[in-house]
Amino acid sequence: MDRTPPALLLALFSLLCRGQPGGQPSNEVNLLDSKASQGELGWISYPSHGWEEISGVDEHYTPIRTFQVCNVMEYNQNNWLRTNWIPRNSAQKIYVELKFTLRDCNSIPLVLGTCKETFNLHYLETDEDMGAKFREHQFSKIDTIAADESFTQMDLGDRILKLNTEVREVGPITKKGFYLAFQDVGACVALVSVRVYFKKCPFTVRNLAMFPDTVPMDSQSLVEVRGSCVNNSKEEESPKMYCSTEGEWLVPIGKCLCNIGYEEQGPSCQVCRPGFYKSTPGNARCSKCPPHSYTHHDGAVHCSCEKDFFRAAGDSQSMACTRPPSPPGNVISVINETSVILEWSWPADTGGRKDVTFNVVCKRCGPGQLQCEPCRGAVRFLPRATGLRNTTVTVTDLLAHTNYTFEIEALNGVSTLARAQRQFAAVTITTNQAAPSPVTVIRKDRTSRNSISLSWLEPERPNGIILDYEVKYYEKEQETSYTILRSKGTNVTLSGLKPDTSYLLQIRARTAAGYGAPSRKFEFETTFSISSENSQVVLIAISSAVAIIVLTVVLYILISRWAPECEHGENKTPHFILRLPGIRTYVDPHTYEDPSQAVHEFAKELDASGITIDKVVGAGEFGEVCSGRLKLPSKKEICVAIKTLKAGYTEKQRRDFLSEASIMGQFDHPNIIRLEGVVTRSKPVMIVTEYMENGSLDSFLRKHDAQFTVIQLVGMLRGIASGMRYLSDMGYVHRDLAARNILVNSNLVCKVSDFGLSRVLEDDPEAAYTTRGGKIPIRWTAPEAIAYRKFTSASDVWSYGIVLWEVMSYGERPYWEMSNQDVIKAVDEGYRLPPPMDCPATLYQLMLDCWQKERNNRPKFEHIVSILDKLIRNPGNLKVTANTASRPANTLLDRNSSDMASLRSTGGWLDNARTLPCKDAFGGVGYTSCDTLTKTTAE
Ligand code: ACK
Repeated sequence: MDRTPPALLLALFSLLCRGQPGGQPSNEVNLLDSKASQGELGWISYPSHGWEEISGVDEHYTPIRTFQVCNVMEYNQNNWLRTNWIPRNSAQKIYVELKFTLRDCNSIPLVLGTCKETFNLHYLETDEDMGAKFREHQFSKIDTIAADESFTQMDLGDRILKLNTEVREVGPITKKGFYLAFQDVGACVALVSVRVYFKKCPFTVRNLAMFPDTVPMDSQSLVEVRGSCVNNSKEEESPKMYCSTEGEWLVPIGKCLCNIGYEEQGPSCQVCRPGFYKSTPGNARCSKCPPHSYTHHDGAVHCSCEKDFFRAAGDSQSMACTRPPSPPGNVISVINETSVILEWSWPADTGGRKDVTFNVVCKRCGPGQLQCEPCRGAVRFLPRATGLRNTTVTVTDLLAHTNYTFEIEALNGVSTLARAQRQFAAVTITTNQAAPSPVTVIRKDRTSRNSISLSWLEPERPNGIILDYEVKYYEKEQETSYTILRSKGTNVTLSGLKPDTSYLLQIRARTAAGYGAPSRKFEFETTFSISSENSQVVLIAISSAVAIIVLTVVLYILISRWAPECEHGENKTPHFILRLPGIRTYVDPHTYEDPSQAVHEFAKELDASGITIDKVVGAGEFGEVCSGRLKLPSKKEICVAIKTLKAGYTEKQRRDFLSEASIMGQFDHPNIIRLEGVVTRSKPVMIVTEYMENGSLDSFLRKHDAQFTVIQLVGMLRGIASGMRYLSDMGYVHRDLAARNILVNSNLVCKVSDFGLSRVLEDDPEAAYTTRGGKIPIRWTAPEAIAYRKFTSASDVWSYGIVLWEVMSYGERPYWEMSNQDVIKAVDEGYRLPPPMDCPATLYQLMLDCWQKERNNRPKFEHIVSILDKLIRNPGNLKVTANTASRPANTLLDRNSSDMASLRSTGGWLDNARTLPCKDAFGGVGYTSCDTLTKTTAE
């Protein structure tokens, strides 16, 4: 019989298996491994001649126990082999791995019909070991095991045995343990090894979370397992995984991150070494300290900056430490009038940063740059002065002809952290002369049917002394046909306009640097033509005016008859031009393109041969003032004052000099100095006026201190007020009304003089520069004119109040020795000059009225004239003196006694009158007293 003995099978198996790789997956936990036992396994065979336990060696020559059976020649085989009781532990699902060899029945002769090529696998669950008890029917079949490969006799010759490995699942097992049983029904089989195991998900670390050993459920569902973070890490998102029935970890969710100062290395978090840092939690590596920073200890979360290096608030820990930049270099300035473009180069050292910006500091410097102060006011920087990203800035609106220093500082994000001293590049410049800025504020003061009076404010940046303003106007939509006027002051009256018509106007200022840009266009409209209703009123007004003129003419002729002769004894010829008072308006000589045209429009050209100069009586701005005589053809020689223009004058000086004649020539009033004519066609250029024997009022009063009666003084004041009323009616604002600009003739008649256009700016020694740059006679000027050059007839009224005070104090200097600044301050605070000694209360009240802060509350000259007229008519009203009447609380300082003594006294009333000047003037014409004289008035 060709039967292969089982021992031989095993020996052959040993050969076969030699060199084959072994080992088991990590997720399998053995409950039984027959190969692990070297002693007898002690399994039970039924019947005992069936399965046979045999010792052998495995591929490593390690002794193992095997079972074999090969009863192929006999029918009805039923051989059982039962394992020992196997506790299932936590497992539910059990795997059985069988390794066996099986003989091919065909290769065994004479066994046909009985030989089998399979065997059966069974199991039995129990809660306890039943020992040797075996009941076949208690077992449940798991499967019939067939060989994938069987061997033959030939294989044995070739020594090639084919080992089969079959794995079967058992379960779920619910009892505490179980048995396995192998049923042979007539095969030739060697059971080389039996391994019983279950699967688990083994301990693992995923995403820095630890997951413990987990035994899967038997069912299809997965086991959810929460992980716990490894040391020095913390959960970012709760870590979990699922353990599958196959013992595999599936679907990792969430993770842990290494703490700051620790980095992920494999499945753990390791501390950062010195020189490295980790500032954020996460699984990034520790970073090397960036440039100019360090750490000297383990687990650093950031690196410290080296000395003199810093980290700005917004800098990340990974950025290098940086330092402030060096100053910018090579500052270049390009000056254009009052602007300068500054350019500089990028700093040599940006401190390691890109956020470099520049600040520009402007300083205005005195001569020699010794004293510099921060630039104030309207200096503008384009695009701005600080935080510049480019290396250039344009500075505008500087003052002309001024030294400036610009300090350019480079800054970066750490400049504020460094305590080092400011470093900057500086450039010093001097601005050029520049044209004035445009006039921006224009106001319409008065409109009539064919004229308009305008005033405006000086440009914000005059950039020098404003010589004059050019006023260009034209009918709307007829720009090509325009008229240009020039005005020294900040107001103008445009006359000769069409009624009910729209005009456009532009003003530009002129300084030595030329014209500034014109203002924006200002639109105004003249009023409607007079209606028939109004025309009646006008008719009445004109009739009254004519009546007044006739009366004036008659009076004038009468007075002229009594007028004194000049030194040479020649009689004066009555000289008057019939002009309707109040109808004409003053025309600014600058209206004329050619100023010499203006002078000839208003002033008569005199033949120099008719003029005799006698002596020099004073000095004016443009030359000497002389007294002399004028002989006109077929006229009597008369006494005149002659103003001369000194040799070497400029064209402008000539124009300005003659402008006084152009203005004066327009006036015709007994209290306005009268122009006889001009000499322009030969040299010296002269202005010839009536001669005023007593010269200027201030010096005249000082010379005759306390020598006049109040009525005489009131008479003089009345004359001045009347002259001023005339001027204001003409629309002329004097701007420099003061006793020094009033001339007194031998009849004590006071006349307003000094009409030079540049007078207020240059000529008047009292004029001082205001903060706004204009030159103003502070003590005589109304606050609004000082503050914002608002010169009007109302500001002339204020000045008149001061003249009133000067007259009543016999030429005392207003505000005595107080400084101009103190005067401005005191007046602004509401203080006013106190009444001069023995000044009538009514006159002092008039002064206070003239000094009303609100200019509209001041009396008009018309009103002043009528007040003075009334006082002259009722001199009793002059008896109460202001010093005895209760004084207003806000008069200027109760000065000490010596100061008060210096106030001149009129020295009594009419009874105390100094009549000499009156006698001089009127004695010869039958007037018995000045009282009587003033009642008639010069008019
Ligand atoms: O105070 P006064 O003698 O009077 O000195 C000044 C000087 O010239 C300079 O202005 C005198 N003055 C000016 N105009 C005349 C004039 N029309 N008649 C007489 N003196 C005059 C003024």
